[in-house]
Amino acid sequence: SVEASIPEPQREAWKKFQAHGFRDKDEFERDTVRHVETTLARSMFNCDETAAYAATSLAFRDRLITQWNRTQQRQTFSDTKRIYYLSLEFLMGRALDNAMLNVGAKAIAKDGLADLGFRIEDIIAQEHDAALGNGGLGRLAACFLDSMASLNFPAWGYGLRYRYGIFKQEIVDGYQVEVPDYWLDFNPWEFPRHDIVVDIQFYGNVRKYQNDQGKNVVTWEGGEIVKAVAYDVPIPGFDTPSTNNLRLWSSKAASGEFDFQKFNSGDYESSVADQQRAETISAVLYPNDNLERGKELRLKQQYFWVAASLYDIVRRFKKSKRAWSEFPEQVAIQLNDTHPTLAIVELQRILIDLEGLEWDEAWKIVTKTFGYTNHTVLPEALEKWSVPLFQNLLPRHLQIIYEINLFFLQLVEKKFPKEREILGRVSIIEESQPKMVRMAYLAIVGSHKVNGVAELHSDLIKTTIFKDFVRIFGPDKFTNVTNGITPRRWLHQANPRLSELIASKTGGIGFLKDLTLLNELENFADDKEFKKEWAEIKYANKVRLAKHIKTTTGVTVNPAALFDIQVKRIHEYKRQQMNIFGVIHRYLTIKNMSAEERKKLAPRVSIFGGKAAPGYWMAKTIIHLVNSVGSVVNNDKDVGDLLKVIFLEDYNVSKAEMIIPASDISEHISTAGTEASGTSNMKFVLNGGLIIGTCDGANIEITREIGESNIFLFGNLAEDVEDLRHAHNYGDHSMDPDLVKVFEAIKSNMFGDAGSFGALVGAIEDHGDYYLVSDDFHSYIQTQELVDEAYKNQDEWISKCIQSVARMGFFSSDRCINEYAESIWNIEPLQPESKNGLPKSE
Ligand code: B1H
Ligand code: IMP
Repeated sequence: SVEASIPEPQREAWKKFQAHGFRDKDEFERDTVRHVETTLARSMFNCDETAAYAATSLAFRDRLITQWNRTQQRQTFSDTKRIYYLSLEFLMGRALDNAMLNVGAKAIAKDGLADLGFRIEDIIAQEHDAALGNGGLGRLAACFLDSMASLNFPAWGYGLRYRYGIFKQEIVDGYQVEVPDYWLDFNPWEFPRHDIVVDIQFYGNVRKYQNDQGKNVVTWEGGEIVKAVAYDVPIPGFDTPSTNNLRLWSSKAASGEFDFQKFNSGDYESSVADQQRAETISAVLYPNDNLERGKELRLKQQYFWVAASLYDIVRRFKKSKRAWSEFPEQVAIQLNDTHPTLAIVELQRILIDLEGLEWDEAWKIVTKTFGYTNHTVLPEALEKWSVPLFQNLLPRHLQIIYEINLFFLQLVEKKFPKEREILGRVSIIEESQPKMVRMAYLAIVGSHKVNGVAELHSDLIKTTIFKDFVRIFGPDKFTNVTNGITPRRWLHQANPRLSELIASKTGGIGFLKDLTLLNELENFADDKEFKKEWAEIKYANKVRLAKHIKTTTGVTVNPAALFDIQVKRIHEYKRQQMNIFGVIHRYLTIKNMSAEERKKLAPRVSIFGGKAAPGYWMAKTIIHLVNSVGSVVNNDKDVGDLLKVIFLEDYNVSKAEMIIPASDISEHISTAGTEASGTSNMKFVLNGGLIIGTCDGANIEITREIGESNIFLFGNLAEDVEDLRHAHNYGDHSMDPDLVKVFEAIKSNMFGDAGSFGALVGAIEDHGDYYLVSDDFHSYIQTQELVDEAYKNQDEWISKCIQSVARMGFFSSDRCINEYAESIWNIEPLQPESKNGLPKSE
């Protein structure tokens, strides 16, 4: 059914030269050298590590794209249902190491590169992270792509090809400075598809009229057109030929290079300006995590991406010549948070305005197609768009939203005739000044399933922000799919030695595809020899991190000390401020200790890392305080190795792969009820570290899986948060005395000018302590003391770690994707016929 497919008699010649995996290192070397000499136009006399990285990547890319083609052909031939994962963020990190491991040719590449004069680690380190995301939400999308490919699901990701990913963070005099991340200088992992271009319309007017047949027709006319160009990124599955696609859209001016009319009339500058305006749409990722600011350009990004993706999905469906009613049997679209909610409106528009379906028929198709994942309950992160802005940018879509809302409110009225107030509460349009479109409500109304990302979170959305909707649609529309992580990247790639050790005890690397096989390790939790190897690997990972700390900060840390790590986006709800206050408390305590007492204390390195949104002043103040405390503590000879405080610059995916395997304890200490899930908590435990954390997000399920004795839980529960906040606001609260001492130290200018930290202290002392730092501080400190005690008994500590890893099988993103497939997407994997992935018909 393909337009340009090669006729049968000529296919022999194609098959003869179709590529396959690397047979041996000779083949790898031949391809790599060829790419150095031809693609890069270099030679052995000027091949540096950058060139070697480029050529190696191109050699692997050739393999991936062949598998990609076959996978797509297989899916087209079998006419199977596909899942489309729409996400504004894909935090992919590096691709080469992942490609080598997934294709199963890392050993060949290692030998081959050695022959050519390079160390594979150095070559891998050349790659610039693809950082098209902020944090957990974007990385989750990346883990899902890995799992969907590894499980042979026919799946496509759709996103934006930002020219600038998340900014690079530099620390200058203890302050965060943002540097643009221009990452596309050389990107071998993408294929520009200059033939796949979609026109996207903005602004303009809506016209309604009756056509010749007397039918009411609505058209959207005028305004401006921007072109969306597809760039494809192959997503290899692990240990399978299945290679899926991530399609990223890039914006371009519709008139090509420039507007020649303007150019010829001498208005050169404005013709270039028009072009730049179009290109601005996909220029930059908004750097806010869990915060929405209602900027017009962001809404433009959302529509641009959603419209291009839907055009592509609908085009592909139409090739199958099926009836529209079969659309939901061929297409499942998952909305990663509300950012792509416009897709619901766009599909309805396509069906009624362009394809001529009746409203009801179209709406049935739409709601059966979409699923919506909610990732947050924080009010400042819930998307709302002003109606006037919508009216101007997307006039037809606003009409359709009003129509959707009208039908929805009629349904609500019928169901709850006696409750007038509910209408205002659940309306998709908030009756504020100006009116606002509530995107989460639109997403719920337009989807057949809504899910949260951890059990507590899924319960909370049902009882708080979406409570009314549970009554309207019934509880079955709402479900939970607890997040997961890919063990390929987060164990095998990040911690190869541990992966190898595990493989030696669980019967090979099968656990990487069925993580529950880790269970076998329970038998070794008390095995002396095994524990020794385990401890050696952890130590080696800590040495590696200690070296990185030395070269990037100049501070020497002792790898034998307890490494206490909190790396994640800086946010008040994640409470890095509580951590650093705890560090100050520890410092003050050490200063007051006798020599005898100090001998008994386990030396500790407190490691922080993470970016603050550029406009989030409080988060930036937290970074400044960490660095200020570090420069005092780290230079205090009296304290020595007992305490070091490190802030690691520019935390990103590739740094996470080095940092996480080096942790003894990691901190996941959000105010209960605020962190929807968290996913780094899973990564840390999977790499043999323990957790100190609150009863929040996935910490709760981790506890249930690994056992209460293997985790350090503390703090108030989600159900108490409301009352505690109330108490603060009515003066019915006294500050924790240890925290008061910490504040006194800060106010005495111990860590530099106290004025710089006034807002941080004031938020807790004077402004209601919204995140309940004071309420949890005491139990936090006490629990840290339990950690100290536990760490002294290394033998028991290691047993706890092994037992925890053995019980982490549940948190594989494979399990998670299988749950989505079964309960939301109703989709089956498509098994490749053979290892070389040829479809049956060939
Ligand atoms: C998460 C976001 C988020 N939840 C808005 N919400 C954004 C919201 O650019 N924006 O406007 C960006 C990101 N991110 C995270 O999702 C949760 O905080 C984590 O707890 C969760 O683990 C992760 C994945 O589900
Ligand atoms: P598309 O997104 O529907 O254009 O399909 C993606 C890719 O799948 C194409 O670039 C082809 O490689 C492959 N493909 C699509 N349709 C067919 C088909 O009918 N036969 C073989 N391959 C196809």
